[in-house]
Amino acid sequence: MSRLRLILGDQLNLNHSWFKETNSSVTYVMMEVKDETNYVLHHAQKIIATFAAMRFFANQLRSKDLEVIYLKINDKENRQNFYENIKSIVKKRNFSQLEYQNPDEYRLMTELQKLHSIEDIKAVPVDSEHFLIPKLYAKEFFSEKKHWRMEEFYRHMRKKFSILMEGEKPIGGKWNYDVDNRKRWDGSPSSTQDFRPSHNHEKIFLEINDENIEYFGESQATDFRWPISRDESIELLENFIEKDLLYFGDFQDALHDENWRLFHSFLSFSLNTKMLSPIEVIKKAEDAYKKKDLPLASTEGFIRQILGWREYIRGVYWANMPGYDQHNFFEHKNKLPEWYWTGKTDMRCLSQSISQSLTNAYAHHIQRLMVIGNFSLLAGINPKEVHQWYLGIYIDAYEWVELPNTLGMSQFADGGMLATKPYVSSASYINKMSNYCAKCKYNFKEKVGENACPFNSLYWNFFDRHQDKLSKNPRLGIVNSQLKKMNPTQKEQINKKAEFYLKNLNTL
Ligand code: FAD
Ligand code: DLZ
Repeated sequence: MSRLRLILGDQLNLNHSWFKETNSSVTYVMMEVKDETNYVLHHAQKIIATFAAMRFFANQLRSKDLEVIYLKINDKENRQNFYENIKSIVKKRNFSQLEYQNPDEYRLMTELQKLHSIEDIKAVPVDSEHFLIPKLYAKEFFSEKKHWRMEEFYRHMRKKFSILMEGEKPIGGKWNYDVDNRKRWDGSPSSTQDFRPSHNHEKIFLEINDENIEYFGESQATDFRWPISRDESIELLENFIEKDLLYFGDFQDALHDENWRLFHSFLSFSLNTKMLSPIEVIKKAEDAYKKKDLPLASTEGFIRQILGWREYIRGVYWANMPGYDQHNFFEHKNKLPEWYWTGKTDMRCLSQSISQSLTNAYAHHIQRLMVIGNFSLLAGINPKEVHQWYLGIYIDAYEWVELPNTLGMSQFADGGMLATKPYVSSASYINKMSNYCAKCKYNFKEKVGENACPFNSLYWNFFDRHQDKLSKNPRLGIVNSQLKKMNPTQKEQINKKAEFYLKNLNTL
């Protein structure tokens, strides 16, 4: 039986059991297609990094004497979508079976289901062997519960995989050290790691341009930092564990305009393209904790992101698709301000976070959640637009992980399935965690003055205009009672200021 096996751009898992077989009648196929580059407007680096990593992977397979058909974006016979390309390959060569690894996105699952209708070939889906649990595991775990609490799921995962455990109990006696992980960073300790593989991606970039593929972001950054192979990803992981894991926890939520990485790992692209497996990252961190005496709070904080959040988020996605992208709990309709595409706003926290995202296709979690996401929610931006922006801009963005994070966690558009309350704050939180506000045109202390920081009036206005939906939320008791007690004249002034900002979002 001759088999054709499709590998997608985010299925670069060298340890997949496919590659352990010794079967000479197997041909692999990989393809760069416009259907994938164009389903949303992408950052240039995301397209380049995907193609570079795919090409590297194909060559690695060839070096193991495996046969690979690889369609580049500019190949003449490339029909620019999976279905048409496969149909034409099957027609030319006499394959009897087509195998594909289950994709992680609903959109692509629907697309690949069409492959089952190709005549004379049997299509067979297989597991991508990447995640720790099946995609509907979380749905069964939470069953009929309305609210899905990550912490409950995370404790279950710690026990199930015996990570940081002493028998049935968590090492150190506590499950979660989040409260210890909220320090501001003011220049020390210095963040030393800048592991950066060196590549020249100019050729790929030219091909993308010649094919008129649209993109945004730092287009000249053809020597960007993202790893494109498993070896480079392992080096990145080892560097992180050696130099940064120690401080990861303490400064996880910190923001600084001279240090956009701080002690974050940059591992999301490697993980999401499957160059690294989640369990190997978790185990390496756990081993380092045990052998090197790293702080438990840091190690636990890091492991929680992958063992807890990442698997949980994937569960939320598959339990709610299709349809999750349609939620709009607050019925927000505003358009994304134009400066989301340029970074040109006088709000320094946003100009720093967005400019950095445009330059590097990266922002760390708190920039995504408490700066850009926070503002988007306060400003009443349509969550679908926010979702598409996040899906395009970040190097690690795939719908299965981006959509629940953006629409659910950050925009509360699902009405609180993931989050117990909306992740919004006034300027005081941003000032507490960052040095952004000190050099900003806007005054973070003011609510209504001429240069009052927009976050402040928008914050109170948000709660005021959504009282029908939020007044009974038990986690918002303090804010709701402050709102009730607010002097009516002051409230009116705040709302007036907020309305002015809402009308002038493009000029902030
Ligand atoms: P670190 O801070 O070093 O964390 C280590 C790893 O933990 C990450 O690589 C990631 O695999 C995992 N992780 C941490 N938080 C989460 C989370 N909330 N959900 C899933 N995994 C998590 N992550 C993506 O991988 N792709 C996305 O498209 C994405 N979109 C996001 C959108 C919003 C609005 C928010 C608030 C978060 C989003 N995240 C996304 C989660 C998180 O911000 C990124 O995983 C992280 O910033 C990636 O950088 P890092 O590898 O340096 O992470
Ligand atoms: C992100 C991406 C891009 C930009 N291009 C391709 C491509 O040309 N070919 C491909 O196989 N995969 C690409 N990808 C990754 C896919 O979008 C990813 O495999 C799906 O979204 C499934 O999660």
